Amino acid sequence: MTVRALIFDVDGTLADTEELHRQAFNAAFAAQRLPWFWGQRIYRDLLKVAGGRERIGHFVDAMDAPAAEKSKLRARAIGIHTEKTQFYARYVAEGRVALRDGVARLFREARAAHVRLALATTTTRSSVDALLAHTLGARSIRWFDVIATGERGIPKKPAPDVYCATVQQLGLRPQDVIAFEDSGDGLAAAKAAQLFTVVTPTGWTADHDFAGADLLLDNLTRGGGLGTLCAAHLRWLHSSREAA
Ligand code: XBP
Ligand code: MG
Repeated sequence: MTVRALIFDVDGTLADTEELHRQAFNAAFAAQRLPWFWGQRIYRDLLKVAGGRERIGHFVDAMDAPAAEKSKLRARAIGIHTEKTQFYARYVAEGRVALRDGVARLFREARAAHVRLALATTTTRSSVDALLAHTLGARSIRWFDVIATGERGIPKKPAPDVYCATVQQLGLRPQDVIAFEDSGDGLAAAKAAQLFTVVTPTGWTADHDFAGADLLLDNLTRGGGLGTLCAAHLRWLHSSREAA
């Protein structure tokens, strides 16, 4: 098999988590006595900023308020985000989100075929652990050889860094892996890292630009089995070699 590893984005790709993230942000704002509320329309727009802490910073920057007040609010972003992350983990533990169709099956197929698994996300490690533990069981965390998350200080998507670091930590070459994404920024990051990229959009990302996707699927149930994906990857490999 020419595919040695599958690298998955988390939010939107493994599970449609953004509604829970949104609710967790609003719960944290209320807990911190901030008069902020992110409705679905505002949140869709804010999703263009990768990473929850950066999203709060962007929101503050865009506020119509004196510079001194903005700077105080910006300084609170880490605390607000920490509390948001706790609310999110609690909601996930309550069973309020499920894996997207076909994801668990693809994990099973990959493990059976000794194709390695990795995660490359802008969210936090604790949010990833909560999602895996409450959907597949705590032991599933060990299925992943690399879990690259947002708090490591590397530039967030659309920068390719999280994908480059994951491929490097796996000890593989970009052409050995398949990346899975749900968003325009995620796709841009994976393509800038030169990865064959499968996109499965959600309702939050359906209007993003996916022209650069190597495979665009509604979800991983149809055309998203390991055999089909590997065949598409092989065709891509041959056509990129011919073009070189
Ligand atoms: C998607 C994101 C995340 C979540 C919020 O991450 O942009 O920032 O919306 O998560 P990905 P945090 O698709 O790369 O998994 O608040 O934990 O940052
Ligand atoms: Mg995503």
